[in-house]
Amino acid sequence: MLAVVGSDVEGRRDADYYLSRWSSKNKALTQYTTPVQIPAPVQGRGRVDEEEVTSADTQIWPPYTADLGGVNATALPSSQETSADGRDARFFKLSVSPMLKLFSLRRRRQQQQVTVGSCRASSGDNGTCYTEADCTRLGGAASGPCSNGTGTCCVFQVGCGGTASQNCTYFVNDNYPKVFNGVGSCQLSVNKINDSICQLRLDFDTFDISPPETTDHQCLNDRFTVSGGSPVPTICGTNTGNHMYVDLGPGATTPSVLTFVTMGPSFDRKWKVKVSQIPCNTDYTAPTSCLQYYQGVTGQVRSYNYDVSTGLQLSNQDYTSCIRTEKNFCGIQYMACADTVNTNPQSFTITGSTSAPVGSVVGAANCDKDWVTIPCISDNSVDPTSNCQDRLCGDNFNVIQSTTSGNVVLFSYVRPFRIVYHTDATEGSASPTELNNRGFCLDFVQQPCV
Ligand SMILES: [Ca+2]
Ligand SMILES: [Ca+2]
Ligand SMILES: [Ca+2]
Repeated sequence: MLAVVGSDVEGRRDADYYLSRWSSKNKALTQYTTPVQIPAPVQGRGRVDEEEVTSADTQIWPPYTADLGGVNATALPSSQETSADGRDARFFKLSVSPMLKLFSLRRRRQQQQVTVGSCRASSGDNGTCYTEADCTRLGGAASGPCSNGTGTCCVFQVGCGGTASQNCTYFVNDNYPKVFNGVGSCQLSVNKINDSICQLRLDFDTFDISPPETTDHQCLNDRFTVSGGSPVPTICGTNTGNHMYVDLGPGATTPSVLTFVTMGPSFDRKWKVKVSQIPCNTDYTAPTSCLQYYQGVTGQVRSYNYDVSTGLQLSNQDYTSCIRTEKNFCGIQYMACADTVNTNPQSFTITGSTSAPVGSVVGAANCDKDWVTIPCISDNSVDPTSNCQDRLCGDNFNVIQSTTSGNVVLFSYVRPFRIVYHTDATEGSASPTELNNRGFCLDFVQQPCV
């Protein structure tokens, strides 16, 4: 009979349980496996997974795999293991799955060998793998196992007035997950987890605050601001699914502060912002001055508060959206996102009015209020320098200025891939009055090098 001795009471109980099952099945196994040599029981040691266990009264079994009533076990003679340290040649190697694994996992958890790293919590959030004790001590909430069951996926969620000192902290409104309908200033201070952090990435998992005022689309009531890093435009409205990078610069810096100001008319506000800390000089660090940074061959870039049916183009915006040039790609194709709501698509509406559509407008002289700049963008994929423009506005996405043009597919082969977006302070009070500008939504596809 095989006995495995655990190092503690719990381990011993596990060992006794599984090994009694093992033992009770051994007789049956011998009926259909051919024992090579069953020597007299010897005192020996063996391994379960990577755990070394001490056994008594061991037997050497031929190689076999069998289902031991839920314990799928493989036992191998393991003479080669003995040569390294000169232990008894009758040592054996035992690997078992999955039930016996529970035994060794529990042992490992007791030893607290947890690989600290990011994990997916059972709630769907991103967490950090810690021991349960560390998670509690650091102020997180345990949400499912990680590190092969040795740790707990620890989720950090902080409300108004809180401080984020952990990578990946969720910043939520008062009453979250319920809405907040009140006046206030809700702040989160973010400390770098170490001096090698250069940026914050803010993922707006939920971002619903009141929209800009309806005349000039300024964020005068609710607004979201970031201080302590590179200048960030004030935004408001709905930005769920969008993101933002904040450059902090290298080394030790003062905390940056994320602020949701809520005021003005009654509104059911709700936010959940994932704050990730990005080290300097990685392949996912955004280039300096990129407020948005997209990775991948395809994707979708949207201005803040974009919504094709109700979104109002925000005023006083001035930022750059960057797309990482993926390996073996040289160009990029853009097209205005599908608009299934409006007859005349509004997924690229930068200037003009839906009551008197201006069509596509191009060039710095014509686009001097609100504009999108994409270096040398052209409708010719073969010769992208023909019909090439830098600055676009109007209410259709096209490089040919025309009131009757529609949205077309455009290309740019200037790297790095950049979209610069600028809006002035006025919309409805402008002359001529601008109406129902939504900003932009562009689908991109990188173009392979030829
Ligand atoms: Ca249009
Ligand atoms: Ca406009
Ligand atoms: Ca404007």
